[in-house]
Amino acid sequence: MFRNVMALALVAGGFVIGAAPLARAHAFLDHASPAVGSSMRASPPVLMLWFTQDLEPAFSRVTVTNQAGQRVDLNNAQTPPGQPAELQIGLRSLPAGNYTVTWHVVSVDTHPTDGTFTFQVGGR
Ligand SMILES: [Cu+2]
Repeated sequence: MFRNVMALALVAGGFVIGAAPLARAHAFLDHASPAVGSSMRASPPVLMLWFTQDLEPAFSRVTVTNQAGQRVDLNNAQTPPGQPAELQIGLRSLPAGNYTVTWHVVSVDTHPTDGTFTFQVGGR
């Protein structure tokens, strides 16, 4: 009896895992400002990320680091009021260089996604 219940749970779990991606999309990065891979002449004051699905703000975060791996963001990531699919964070004044954006978000369907991209400030 116990084994049958376990087998049923496994089957049900497998079905849920297999069916979820078909039923709902996750929150993927739609676009960003500064844009992914872009080069900015001046230091942007804010990084903005737009996702393909609304986010759970309490579980969504983003950091921006310089080439030395130091954080250059203001640690004030937020989902703006009325913009539940957007995540933004303030930036320090950035000298010329390459910067890495690392985001981890949880969408309202509870699925976590993450990713990284770079942008450049100034000429080389
Ligand atoms: Cu999802």
